[in-house]
Formats: sequence, structure tokens, C-alpha cells
Amino acid sequence: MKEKLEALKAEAVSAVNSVTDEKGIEELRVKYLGKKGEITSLLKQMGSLSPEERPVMGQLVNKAKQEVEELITVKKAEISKKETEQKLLNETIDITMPGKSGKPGKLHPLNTVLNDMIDIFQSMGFDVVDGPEVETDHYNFECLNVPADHPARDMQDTFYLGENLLLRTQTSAAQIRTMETRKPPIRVICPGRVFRADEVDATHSPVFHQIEGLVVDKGITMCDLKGVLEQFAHEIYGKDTNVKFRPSFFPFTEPSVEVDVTCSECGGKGCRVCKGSGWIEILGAGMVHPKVLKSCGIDPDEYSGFAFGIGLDRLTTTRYKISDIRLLFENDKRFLEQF
Ligand code: 2NM
Repeated sequence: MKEKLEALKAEAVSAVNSVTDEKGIEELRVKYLGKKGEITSLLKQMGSLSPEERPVMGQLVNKAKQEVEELITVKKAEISKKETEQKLLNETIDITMPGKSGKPGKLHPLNTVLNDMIDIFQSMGFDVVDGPEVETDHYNFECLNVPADHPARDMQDTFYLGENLLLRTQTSAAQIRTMETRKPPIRVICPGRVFRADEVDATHSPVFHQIEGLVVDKGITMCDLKGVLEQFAHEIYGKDTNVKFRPSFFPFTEPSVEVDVTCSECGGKGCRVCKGSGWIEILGAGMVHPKVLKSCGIDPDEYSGFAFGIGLDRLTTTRYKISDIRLLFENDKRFLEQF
């Protein structure tokens, strides 16, 4: 039995010394020292020895067991330390490596054009005001002298959210609110999204952008309207652009006009873009209807004003020669990166 113990111990020592991973050392512990381990089973055989041999052999086996146990404990610590070191080595970050450079964001073309327009009107003394996109029938139509039987009020043209609630079809409502809360002189522009239940195609989108403007003061005339809008057109399209005022009709203005500028594509000769006319329509305007002033609590005998509405989307598509309005709303990065 003594020889057997010596051989077993020598075997265990050499096995432990050559093992290199945590799984291996645990297997060895079970093999030699576990409940059914080889050294453990020697202890169980004590009963078969003579009473004289038993204490001597018992001591030897216990000593061998202790030695192997200690060896395994030390080895385990050693392996675990090595594995930690290796893990740290693998996770090292080389802080001298060049970083990944992110692409800087840029303005959407609509915002570039809008910012230009805001600059122009601010330089003429206009404030920028904001209003809600969900409006009431009262602010969107009623105050603007749009009668109940007007086609714009039709369900097919306007997105209704409830009996009196709708998505604004123009930003005028924000100007009505301004007239209610500010005293003249008033000079404001109101840029924002507007909504119409239009059929979608290359030139129509159910959501688009408008900048409406409003001036109210004593003695405002059609001359002020012409001066401001001509100045605006010249700043946007250049001094050589001709500006034409055509009679038109809107329920909220009287008289009303539409404003055309020389087609920037053909210089006025006539082309596909201007459908041969040499002119491009850029905005609608007019002297604010006395009924509209009255509905906002402004006395039309004391004050007068002019207002205008400019479509931002078409100004943007013509400036950048964008062939389809829908590109402005899809936010495809391949498209946006070009600007
Ligand atoms: C347009 C054309 C003409 C307009 C009128 C008003 C208000 F609130 F003062 F009555 N705001 N905007 C107006 C006038 C809008 O868009 C083509």
C-alpha cells in the first residue's frame, strides 16, 4: 500500500505540474481528491489493515493528501492569475490609434433657403413668429374670411382631426393670433409646415412649407407691398430679375395679387420649367381684407396692412434644380449629402 501511495502521489504531482488551464486543474482535483478520488479511496481501505499498520499508513495517506491539496491550490491561483493577465492583454486599447472621423451634419436644403429668407425679412424689420400645426376652424378659416361653402373647407382639401380641429392649411392662423395679441405696428413672418389633402406627385406633397408675412400699421398701402416683395425677389433671384404683379383673388385680401419673376432656368425666353411663358409664380399677396382686421380686433378705419404667402418648397426645388418635391421629405442621406 505504501508503494501504491508513493506512486499515486508522484503521478499526481507531475500531472498537476504540467496542467495549464482552470478546467484541467479542477479535473485533477476530482480525480485524486474528490469523493471517489484515488487518494480518497486509499483512506477508505484503512479498515483492511492490521491495527499496528493502520495509524502509520493513515498518517502517510493524510500527509500525501494534504501535499497534493496544497499543490493544487497554489497551481489554481497561478493559472487564474495568468488567465487574468492574458485577458487584460487582449483588451488593451491602443490610445495612439487614429480615431474614426464622423461626418459633420449639414443643413437640409429647405433650411438653407429658409434661413436666407429669414435674413432678408429680418433686415427689413420683420420678427419671426411661430404657431401650432393643429388649428381650429376659427383661426384657420373663420377669421380669414373663408366662407363656409368655400372649396378649401372641403374635407377633400383639408385634413380634419375633429369637427373644429384640423391640420393648418396655411400659416395665416399664426398671424391672426399675432394680430390678436400685438398692437400695430406689426411686421411678422411666420414660416412653417402646412397640410393639404393633395394627390402626391412630383410637384405636390400633402405636407409642404410656407412663409407668410404680415404688415399692419397706419397708412400701409399697395406701394409698401410692392416695395417689400420686389426687394425680396431681387435679393433671392438677383437684381436683374424682373418682377410682375398680376391681379388675383384670395378671400383674406382685397385687392389680391400674384407675383411672378423672370424664369431663372431660361432667363425669360420660355422653356419647359416656365411652360414657355418666361415667368415663374413665386407668391400670393394682397391688402389684408378689412373683415380680417376687424375679426382680430383691429379697426380697419384706423389701420391697414398687407400680407403675403410664399411657398418654400418650390423656391428650393428651383434653386437647386431638384426634379421631384418628394425628395425634400424622404431624408435619403444620398440625396441630402449633395448640398
Ligand atoms: C397668401 C396670399 C395672400 C395672407 C393673409 C394673411 C392674414 F393673416 F393677414 F390674413 N396671412 N397671409 C395671405 C395673403 C397669404 O398666401 C398665398
